[in-house]
Amino acid sequence: PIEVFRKDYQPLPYKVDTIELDIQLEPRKTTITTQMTITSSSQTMTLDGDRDVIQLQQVELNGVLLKEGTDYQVTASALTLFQLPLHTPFQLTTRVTTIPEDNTELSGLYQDSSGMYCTQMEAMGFRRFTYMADRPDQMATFARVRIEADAHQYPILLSNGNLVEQGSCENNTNRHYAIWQDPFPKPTYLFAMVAGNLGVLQDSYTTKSGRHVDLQIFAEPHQTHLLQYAMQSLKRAMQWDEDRYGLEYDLDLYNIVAVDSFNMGAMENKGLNVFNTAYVLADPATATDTDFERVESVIGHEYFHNWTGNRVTCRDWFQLTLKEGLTVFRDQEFSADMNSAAVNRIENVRALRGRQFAEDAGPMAHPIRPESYISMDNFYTATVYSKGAEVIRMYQTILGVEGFNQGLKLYLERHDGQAVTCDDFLQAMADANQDIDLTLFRRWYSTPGTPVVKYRGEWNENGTYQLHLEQETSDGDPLHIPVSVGLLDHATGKEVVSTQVLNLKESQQTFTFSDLAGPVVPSILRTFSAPVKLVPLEKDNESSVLAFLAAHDTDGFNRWEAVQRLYTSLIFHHLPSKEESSSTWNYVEQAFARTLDTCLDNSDYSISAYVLTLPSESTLAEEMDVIDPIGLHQARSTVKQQLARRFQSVLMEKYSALTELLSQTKELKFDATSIGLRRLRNVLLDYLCSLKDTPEECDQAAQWAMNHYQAATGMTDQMAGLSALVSIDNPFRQDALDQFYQQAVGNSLVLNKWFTVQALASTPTSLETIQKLYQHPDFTLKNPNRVRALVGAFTMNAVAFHQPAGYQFLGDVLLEVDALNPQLSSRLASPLLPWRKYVSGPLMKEQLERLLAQPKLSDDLYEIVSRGLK
Ligand code: B3K
Ligand code: ZN
Repeated sequence: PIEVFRKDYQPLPYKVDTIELDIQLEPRKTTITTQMTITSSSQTMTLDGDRDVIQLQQVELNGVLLKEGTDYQVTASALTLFQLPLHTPFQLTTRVTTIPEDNTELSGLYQDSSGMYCTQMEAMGFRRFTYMADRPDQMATFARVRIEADAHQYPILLSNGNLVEQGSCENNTNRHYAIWQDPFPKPTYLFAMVAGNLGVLQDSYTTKSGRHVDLQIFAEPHQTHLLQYAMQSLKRAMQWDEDRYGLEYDLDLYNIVAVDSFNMGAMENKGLNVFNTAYVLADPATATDTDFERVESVIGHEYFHNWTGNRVTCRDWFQLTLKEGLTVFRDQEFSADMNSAAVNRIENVRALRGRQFAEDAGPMAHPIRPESYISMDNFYTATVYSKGAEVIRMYQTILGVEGFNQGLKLYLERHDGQAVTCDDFLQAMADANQDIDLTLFRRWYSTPGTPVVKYRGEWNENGTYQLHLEQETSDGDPLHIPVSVGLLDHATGKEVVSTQVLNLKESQQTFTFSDLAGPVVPSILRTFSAPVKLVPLEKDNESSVLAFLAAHDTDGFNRWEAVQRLYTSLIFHHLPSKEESSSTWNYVEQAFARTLDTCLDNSDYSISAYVLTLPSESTLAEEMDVIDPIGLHQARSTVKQQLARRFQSVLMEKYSALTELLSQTKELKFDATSIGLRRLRNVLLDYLCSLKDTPEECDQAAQWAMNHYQAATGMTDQMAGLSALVSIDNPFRQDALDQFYQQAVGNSLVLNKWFTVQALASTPTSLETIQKLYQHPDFTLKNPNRVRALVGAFTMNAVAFHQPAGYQFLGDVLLEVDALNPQLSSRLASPLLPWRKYVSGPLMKEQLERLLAQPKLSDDLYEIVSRGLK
């Protein structure tokens, strides 16, 4: 495997100006003819192409057939041409054949389970399709894309841009063709084509400058009733980008296609997004509230890429966060505006801590702009995406919303149609905000790891408060960290200094607040203003300060955060190695009681739900030097049960009140309030069902869960009931699962939930159940969603995964998956990477070693495994 370094970037010595494609689709032998107009400053030129997937049939230069050996050479990964005309445009025509049916990697041109043809080119799929300079700084005009296929099997033929012509083939009336043209030059990774028998939902949108845009979302014909929500989300996203950033869509047609076999969430190909069905299909009967939220945000995300990614793209793949961090930030802001900003922030920070912090603490740690890769597909990471979005958010925090918007405007105007770098982005931000120095901020792009910010406060009788901040980074040098701080009066809890941004730029810095009437309590890192860990330098009365903030902070995020910190210390006290601390319990009890008592008083139901929810095992693990996953799981369960027992009657009372509130509206609604009501009620159910010490308690818990499941009006409540039920030993369990299975027939996404709910069940026999499900006739390694539904969920189930047989099972699965789909296997392997921190580390390491010893490991998996062992 070859490692590529960021520092080795070289511009191409030639440019492909236009490209024309002729694609003759056949499952066993597809022929692709590529005609390129090229200007070169070198007589020798190398095009990327993967010989294992495409077979070169012939090459012509300006219409003259070339000879292999003398005129050109083919290696495993490239086509090299010699003696080319210098500085004058020439035409190069290649013809290759490929077998889409055999493409199980789902990169390049492949068929999904329905037989539909589709493509996934990012990052390096185009070289599995035809010979071309397959890199993002090579932007060509796709002047003519002709797709030809069997007319009955593949009535719909799509590519980027505008449809210019279609008809049946003169020589064979069973076949038809379509010709597409994209006026915007683009890199290969944004090319797409689709051919299939598809149903469509159509609509339209008129942009603020009056452009009429036809909107079409395609799916298998029996799924078209599931496309409404995606269409509404798309129109909301188009409107939002105009309102917030003045950005309009730039073609007359916007197409989206849903495919069931897809490695990632979705793909922003110009004018032709391809989506994983999981992020586009949704209706109340089959999708949970979280699924709906996800559809809205992914639809938004891909749409927003049209400006941040497509109009302005990346110079090289090391710059990936330039488009991904920025576009995740944009989709987060969109979701925040469509729903509740505070709820969104909590959800995003939970996700960041659960995944990105762990990545930053393990062997795959990398800066948001990585320095090297073996397989670029391994760097579509939580760091590049989520931490990248946090870096963009920090620009906004430092520059202010207006300053940030000016910077973004300048960036898009200055670089429209170009392939640029993270430095170009920072420069545009700096040029638009000349009063603010961003020199040090640049270091966020090159510094891996999660910085730690420590604080200590000092009240002086002269009415000043000094906040002392220290930072620790992975390389020891300081970063520019925006720390949002507010001060609350110690006696009354009232806010006396509203939120201000402190620019922490030194290793140690002291900030002084004056003219204060009395002692204060600081609320630090409000709305999580930087992706850091915040730690007090003095731990003396930490819990009482947290309890104070939980009660009084005006910042919703920090109120939630204070309670989370209290839970964390209580859970850690219950680890096998620790003693119980009664004072923390008292503070937790107070905060829990207050939240529960007032949870119906206003409409912030989601916030209350999240305040009542204990930190996840992965978030907790992130704070431990040595992780005993089973002990941690038990400690967390113990605290959950203690709370449930202490508050059982209030939990039941509020649960009934919520049931009552929800039953007042007949129709199932998906606004923030309705989602909040369900979310809160499901958290209460989870507490109630955690009480299962005696057979009587088990019966009671099972009864609650079963009632909840059976009375459910939508998928969210069904799943909540079923998840509780599967972790209780009881006779309803199997009935409910069988019933749910029947309901899932014909809907692959619902069937995935059936697999996941069992894979996450916490029972002594979880692993056996999971291994049986792996052999189930509905289980297939060809569909990544199905694999993630079972195997991905299994790795998150501590009791099932963290045991010798669990590690062994994952190793077995990885070997099988790797032979089919390396992008999938390398992602599934990541739970093994932090082995050094686990008490059972040597057993996890053993699996990595076993994988590394395989003679035929993919580059993707090799990179992950070898980094894990380094
Ligand atoms: N840009 C795609 C990701 C492509 C993944 C390649 N392995 C999805 C997105 O971030 O919008
Ligand atoms: Zn993206």
